[in-house]
Amino acid sequence: MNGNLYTLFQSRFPTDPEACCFEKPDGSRVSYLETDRDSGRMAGVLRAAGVEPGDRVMVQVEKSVESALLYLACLRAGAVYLPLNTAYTVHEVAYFFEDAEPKLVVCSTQNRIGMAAMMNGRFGAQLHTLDGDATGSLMEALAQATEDDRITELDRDDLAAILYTSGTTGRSKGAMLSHDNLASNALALHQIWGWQESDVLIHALPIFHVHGLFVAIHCALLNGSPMLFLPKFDAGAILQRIPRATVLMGVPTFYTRLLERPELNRDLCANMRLFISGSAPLLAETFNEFEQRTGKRILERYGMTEAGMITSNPLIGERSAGSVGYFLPGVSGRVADDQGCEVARGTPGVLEITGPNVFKGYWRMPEKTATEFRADGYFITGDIASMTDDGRITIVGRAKDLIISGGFNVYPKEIELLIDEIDGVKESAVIGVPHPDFGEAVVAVLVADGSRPLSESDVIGQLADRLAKFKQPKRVVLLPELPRNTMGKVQKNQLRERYKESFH
Ligand code: MCA
Ligand code: AMP
Repeated sequence: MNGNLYTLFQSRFPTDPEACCFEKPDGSRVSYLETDRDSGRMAGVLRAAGVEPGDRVMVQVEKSVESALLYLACLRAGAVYLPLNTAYTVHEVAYFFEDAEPKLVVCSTQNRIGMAAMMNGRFGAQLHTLDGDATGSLMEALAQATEDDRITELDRDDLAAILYTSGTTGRSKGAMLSHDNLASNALALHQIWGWQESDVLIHALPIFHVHGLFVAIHCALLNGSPMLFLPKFDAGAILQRIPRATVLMGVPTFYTRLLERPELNRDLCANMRLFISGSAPLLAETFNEFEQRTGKRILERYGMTEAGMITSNPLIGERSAGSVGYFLPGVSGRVADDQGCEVARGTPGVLEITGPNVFKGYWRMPEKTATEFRADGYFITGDIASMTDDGRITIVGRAKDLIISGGFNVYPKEIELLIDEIDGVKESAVIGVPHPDFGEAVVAVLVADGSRPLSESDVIGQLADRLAKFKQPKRVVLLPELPRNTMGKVQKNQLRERYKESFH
């Protein structure tokens, strides 16, 4: 049997040739038939560009139906899809390019010159453009392409995607995800969230991360459901679509922003079956306020790039504020001490998991991969959790130094390394503090070396072309020295406490 994930999707596509797969923001529709036909033709374009099974295709483009087709085309051609946040600067993209050695790069027309200069003919990589309005050289090639219904024969352990996640060392790691990793997770989610024939998904998440790319798109494709596809989060556009939709997936910021809108009420949401939240902790106050306003209890689930979705609150049964629910079917885990030994129920420890969803390791980093797994094969998530006797999980903290801002991960080490390079900086500590919109916001605390005057705008200005906007500190403070413990370790807890009111 072909282990290609696309084969699974195709087997679930509706038989009605008119059935809608994507609805574009202007209301025009792309049917399942057209999705199947055009992803096949686009796979042909990739093959014509020299892309072979196992080759990486690095993509940094605006979200559009056509960019989703490009993802499906990569699956069909057996290529390894490597999506990048559109906010990444050329400096950041250069690292991924050098690390992944893609055969094809797809970027916006606007970034073409900078991208080509960065690529500089290396690895023999081809360059195509694709823009949010369905133009660009890829679309021109697609217009010339003939029908091609092939789906490359693959083993289910072959790679489908590499998603980069920054690390606590400041160096990004490419998480290798196989067709089976993605398929098993999609099937589990489709089952536990009780997808129904009448379901319609509002898709407003970016499609360069697990949440929007895999969780949302895969569930809809497995169910043959329409996706009301929006280029980005837009409260007005979502509220407009809610009456004819049944499922919304978002990060907590989606829900706090929707709550700011007076139109959000029970009548508007009467048709909605599921509001799902994840990627960052959902505050109990958001959960409660949302229930009061709409009568719906948000279903919170928990996951990470390396493992897709890990736990979920139940569809039927108690959805508790503050808890992320139970392990997905096929996934098991334990809350452990720093030796990997399970601790007593109710005691916090690091969550370790195993299952068909767990990734195949970090791209070209076998040693790093080895340190993230226990000898018995359990993956160490780096999240601190506690588990009840009946297996309900609550995430109570993070063992890893990570900030999650509006659902995007920011690793302090990466920013500290760049700040420390700035002339006049002696040392720095980057922390996350509560933020009413983004959940957490990045704050940089630094100590000057006295060689030159330093200002907040000065520091931010120097980071601008090196760091994506969402990673840039929203506040920079100067201190005479950083608080340290007797071992000399910077006390970030003290700094978080000191600056916790910065955005309130
Ligand atoms: C935008 N900005 C941000 C963020 N987004 N700053 C910090 N954190 C952010 N997340 C910057 C913009 O550059 C802008 O800067 C200013 O903040 C305001 O932008 P705004 O227009 O309000 O932002 P937006 O375009 O509306 O985006 C906010 C957003 C978006 C909707 C929350 O960030 C988003 O879609 N987040 C979802 C992330 C996601 O999909 N995560 C899943 C990862 P300026 O004004 O100075 O120009 S997958 C994952 O984590 C695991 C697997 C899981 O469990 O799902
Ligand atoms: P990423 O590396 O982008 O995949 O982010 C994964 C991390 O997001 C996890 O390790 C958690 O720290 C966090 N996360 C995801 N979902 C939740 C949630 N529902 N509650 C708390 N943290 C979450």
